[in-house]
Amino acid sequence: MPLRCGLIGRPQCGKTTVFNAITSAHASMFDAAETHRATVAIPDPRVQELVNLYRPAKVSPSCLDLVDIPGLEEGATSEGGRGSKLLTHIKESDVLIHVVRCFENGHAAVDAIHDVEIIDLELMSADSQTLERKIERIAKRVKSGDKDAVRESEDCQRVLNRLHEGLPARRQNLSESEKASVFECTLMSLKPVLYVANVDGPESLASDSVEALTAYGEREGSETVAVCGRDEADISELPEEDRQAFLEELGLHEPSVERIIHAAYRELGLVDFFTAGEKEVHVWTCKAGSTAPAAAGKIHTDMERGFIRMEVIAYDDLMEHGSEDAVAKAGKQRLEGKEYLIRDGDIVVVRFSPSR
Ligand SMILES: Nc1nc2c(ncn2[C@@H]2O[C@H](COP(=O)(O)OP(=O)(O)OP(=O)(O)O)[C@@H](O)[C@H]2O)c(=O)[nH]1
Ligand SMILES: [Mg+2]
Repeated sequence: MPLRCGLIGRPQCGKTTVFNAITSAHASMFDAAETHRATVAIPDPRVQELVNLYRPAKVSPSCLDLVDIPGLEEGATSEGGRGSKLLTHIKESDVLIHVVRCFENGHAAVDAIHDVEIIDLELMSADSQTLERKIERIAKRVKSGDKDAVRESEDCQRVLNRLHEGLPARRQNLSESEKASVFECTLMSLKPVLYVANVDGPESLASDSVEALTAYGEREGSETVAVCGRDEADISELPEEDRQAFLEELGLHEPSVERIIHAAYRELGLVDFFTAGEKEVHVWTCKAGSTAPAAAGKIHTDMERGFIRMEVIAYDDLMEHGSEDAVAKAGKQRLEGKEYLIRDGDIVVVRFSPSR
């Protein structure tokens, strides 16, 4: 399942522009009501190195599913607003990429924090309704003295009260019990957020607005990535071989797609590992700190269930020695058991007993 990212933000903040910059798509910016969706391969220079080494028949990179979610504005999520489709897109996202206008547009002054707060208010207002509905739904069980229901209801009420105080769920430092009680509500203000400060040009990459947004994000543990949306969308339309030179001219070394994806990986605590051979080089994504069986389960559930051990080579060791055999001779190939915690860049072979 690809990593699902939803682009949100106020009207005209540059969501579709950033979508185009990331996906090299040419989505029209004129139909503001339209949802754009694209799946892009996550760029990783290590994959090319592995391809050079193994010459596989097939390459399967990790993918990112990006949705440009339009129409999030004051009142959008209220009853009668054109909310529900919008909310579904947000609820389905693993991480929200919140685009914030930091460029002058001749109509309204730049006010990054104010813009963020307006979107948060919308998310919180929809979340409040969801929590109220849940509290109502379990009220009968609470009345009858059902202990689980009482605890759940109290947890939900506490989260709701803090929403009313203006605190998005992701800033509430929820207890384990509260997390469990609100789990089925898929609260939108609990989703991990990555802020994208959309600036006019390279000279504004460290502007006051970007700094204010970065500080705001840090308070909740969210990263901020500054991008020159319009310039980068233009560059993404150029032939691949010309892009780097134009990026460097902007003072950027990595295109925004890479900066945004790396930040999303950090935000979600994800790592990539590989299976590699003549047939296929395949990138797999899992949570950092996953055990070897859990990681193997990403490849196939049978591999998790019947896990015996994992042969592991670190990517850097493979590059240093040049082949699996040479790594083994150098004593760097490892046999790991069930307790092993997968590391970014591991190249693995899973030994397992297939289920009958
Ligand atoms: N100067 C400048 N203009 C930008 C930048 N990014 C986007 N714009 C302009 O801002 C306007 C809105 O951009 P869009 O990408 O359509 O914004 P949006 O958030 O998708 O807008 P809606 O879908 O209507 O909510 C367009 O005229 C863009 O050309 C930027 O980095 N600098
Ligand atoms: Mg748009």
